Amino acid sequence: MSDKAKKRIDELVERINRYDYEYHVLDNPSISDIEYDRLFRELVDLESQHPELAHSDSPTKRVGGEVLDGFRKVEHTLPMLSLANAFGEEELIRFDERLKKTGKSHSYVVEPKIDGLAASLLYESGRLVRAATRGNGTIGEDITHNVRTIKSVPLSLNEDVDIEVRGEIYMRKAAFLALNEARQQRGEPLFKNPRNAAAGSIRQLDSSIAARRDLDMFVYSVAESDEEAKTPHHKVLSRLRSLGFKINDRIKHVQTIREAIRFAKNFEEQRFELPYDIDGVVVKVNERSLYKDIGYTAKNPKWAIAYKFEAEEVLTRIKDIFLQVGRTGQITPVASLEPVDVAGSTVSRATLHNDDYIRAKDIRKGDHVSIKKAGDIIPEVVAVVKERRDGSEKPYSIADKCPKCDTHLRREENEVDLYCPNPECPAKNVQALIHFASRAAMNIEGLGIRLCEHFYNEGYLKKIPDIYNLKKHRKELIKRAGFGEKSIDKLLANIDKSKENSLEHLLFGLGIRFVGQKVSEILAKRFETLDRLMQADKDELLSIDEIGEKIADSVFRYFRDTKRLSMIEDLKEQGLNTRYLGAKDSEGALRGKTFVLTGKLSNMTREEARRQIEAQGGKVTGSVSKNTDYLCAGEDAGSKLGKARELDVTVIDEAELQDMLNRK
Ligand code: 1X8
Repeated sequence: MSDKAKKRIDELVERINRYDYEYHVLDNPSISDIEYDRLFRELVDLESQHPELAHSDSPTKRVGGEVLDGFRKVEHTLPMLSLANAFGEEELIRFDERLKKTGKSHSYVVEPKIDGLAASLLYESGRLVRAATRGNGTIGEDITHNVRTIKSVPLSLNEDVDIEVRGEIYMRKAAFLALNEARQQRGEPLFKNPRNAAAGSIRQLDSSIAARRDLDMFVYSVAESDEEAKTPHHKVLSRLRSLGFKINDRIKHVQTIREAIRFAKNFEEQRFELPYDIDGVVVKVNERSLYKDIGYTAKNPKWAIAYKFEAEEVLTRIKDIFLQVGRTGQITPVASLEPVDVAGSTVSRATLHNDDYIRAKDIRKGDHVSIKKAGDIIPEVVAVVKERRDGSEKPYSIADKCPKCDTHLRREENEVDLYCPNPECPAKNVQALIHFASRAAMNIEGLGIRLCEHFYNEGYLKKIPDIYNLKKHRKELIKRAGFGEKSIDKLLANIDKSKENSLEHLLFGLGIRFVGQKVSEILAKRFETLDRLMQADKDELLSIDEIGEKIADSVFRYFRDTKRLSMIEDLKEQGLNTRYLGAKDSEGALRGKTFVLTGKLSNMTREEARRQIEAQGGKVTGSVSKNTDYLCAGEDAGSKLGKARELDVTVIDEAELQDMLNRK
């Protein structure tokens, strides 16, 4: 009896998986919806009668229901990088010219850039074991429970391979419209656009919500280190397609940048007819064997670029113009606008960039203007509608004094921007405090924009080191600032805790010009201590791949300024850590050890093993090299075992790994 049930369950799983694939990946169903539903219900019934026979990745599992109490963090095996942008055809031509300098011939693959959210899928022996968001590129969140509900994501592949792929989760326009219509009828708030709807669905702890949302996923690459990357990109895509992934069928392999541009423009014209939103076109070098040589900047691969479409423009009126003072003293004129909707959000301010820009476009207070979101982030005023002037508009020119401290503004040689040179400028100082405490910098929870401004105006905070003296004012703060004891103690504890941050957080927090998050990390890793970085000369800085003249110069000068040096001394006296602490919380027993896992483990999946190794501070990589400390080989270990022997890497079995994990 149960033999018969097993046979029928196996058959139904196989068939339903195939029908799902035909419908959701190939967009070419071979049976009717009614027939499909009948088979699906039969499988559900059989599985409930014989739970022991149900497949762990049965299609019935796609309906969701798993509810988590929080998202687990996932460290990506290889970083998930973002792409540099190209606006306009000229920037694509320049991209091509830079690549030609490498001297090797190459072709391109042109792909629509899906407006969704990036995700990474990990398969072990052909089975989906983990899905993660991009997060900050290094660490993302585990969203396996939700991704399992996406019908175009195969739960098992056509071959039992170990593979990690990346792609974009999105919602088709039709699904988005239907979702919003239903929400409207239920009186629920509407989503602004398909991307927000997709992101909102993936960020749910209860997977039955994602299951109802009709999400989709295109896969566009395989995660392999540059050493492993040999197959040309378009062949990788065919291979991924044959494994069962949904690959965009408009992707095109072309020979020259001219052809790439032609296709990019084609996409731009057709974008509104596509069934999903795209916000540009990705142009990639096809020959992956060149990736290593072409290389990377701090943030992006240099072998790919995102050609962004012309942004949507809308009309509105400038009510007023004011000046903003940035952290570095940079002055930006900003137009305050009559609010309008642009590309899915309400805009009431737009940048006017600088004095030259205002004069070149003759922008006046009261003007009707067209605005657009530059790179879909900061809105800018593009043009004035001069026909609509009635004579009441007032020309504007930037005052020559800082709006906050009245200091004469300065312009650096060869730069268009004005700066407030006053080191004591309150606007600059407040911005510096806000930046220091911000999440990406020292991450002092509770010390946000409002509180920084408040403490600054009240005189408790003038300079960064004052943050660590706030505790001396505890009593006063409770009395005067209307703080509860609990909340002030929480804030003071958070401030104290921030002293332990690894060096890159402090570096970024200092707000050195051109030193962003990524560069901070590169510098911290390379020099390990603040003292060593402070002593570095320009040549030493320039010897680092990702560091160019501009950054080297800025860093060198920053640490030669006496005021800043004394501030750093203050911070050290307060007990701030100035060392690079390496990967977060790697205090465990396996700290500094690199593992490679291969073959089938019997008591846990490799993914679980990886999690446990990482929890104890170890690292897991995909391929054996001379930097590998241990290869843990399960059953049927393949070529990695040979490689490990060749390189004299210690080989352990599952029991030995378990021992190491238990030792703590
Ligand atoms: C992002 C995206 C890429 C592609 C399509 N859509 C995206 N949103 C593609 O390569 N076809 S690549 C990418 C990235 O690398 N950040």
